[in-house]
Amino acid sequence: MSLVFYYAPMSTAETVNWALAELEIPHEKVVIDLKARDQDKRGYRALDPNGRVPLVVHDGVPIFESAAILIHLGETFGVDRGLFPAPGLERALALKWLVWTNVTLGAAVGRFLEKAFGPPEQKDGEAVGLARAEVERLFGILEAELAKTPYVAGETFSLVDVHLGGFVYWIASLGFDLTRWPGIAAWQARCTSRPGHARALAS
Ligand SMILES: N[C@@H](CCC(=O)N[C@@H](CS)C(=O)NCC(=O)O)C(=O)O
Repeated sequence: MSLVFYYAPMSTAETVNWALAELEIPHEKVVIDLKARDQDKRGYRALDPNGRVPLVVHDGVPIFESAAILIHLGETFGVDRGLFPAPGLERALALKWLVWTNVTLGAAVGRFLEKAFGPPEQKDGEAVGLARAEVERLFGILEAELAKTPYVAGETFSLVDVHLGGFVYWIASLGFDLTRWPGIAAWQARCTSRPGHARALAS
C-alpha cells in the first residue's frame, strides 16, 4: 500500500492530517507551498486539476476534495479501527454530516469570507452581517445536535468529528466566539484532547 498526502499548514488539509494521525496510517507527506504556488506546477495539476490541497494519492489513484478523502479513509481504514461506521444507517449519518460540513457550512463560511475580507471598496456592512448570521444559524444547528449526542454522528468519536471539528476550529479563528455555543466548545475540547490530535500537531 502506498499513500502520499499533499498538505499545506493552516488549510483544509488539516482535517486530513488529523484523520491520518487518528488512523495511524503510514504515509508520505508532501508540503505544498501555496504562497510559492506549488499547486500550479504541471506535475501537481496532473494529479489535481483544481490546484488545491488536500490531495491524497492512494496506490496511484489521486483523490481530491477533503470530504471525499475523509470518506475514503474512513471506509478503507476506519471501520476496523472503530473510527467510521460500517455500511448502513450509521454510515448514512456519518455521510450526512461530512457532506454538510463542506456543502452547507463550508459554503456559508466562503460567503462570509468573501463579504468580510473582500476588496475594501466592495465592503458592505449589512452583507457581512447577513453572512455572519448564516454561519451562526448553522452553529445553532450543530449546538442542538450536540445536546443529543456527545459526538456528531453518535455516541462515539469518529472521523466526522475530525472533519467537522477541524472546520469549526478554523471558523472560530475567523472571529466566531465559541463560548456562545457551550456544547460546541465542550465537544471541541473533548476531540482535541485525544492523543490522535496531539499526534497530528506533532506530525
Ligand atoms: N472544497 C475543497 C477546498 C480546497 C481548498 O480551497 N483548498 C485551499 C486551501 S484551504 C487551496 O488549496 N487553495 C489554493 C489556491 O486556491 O490556489 C476541499 O474541501 O478540499
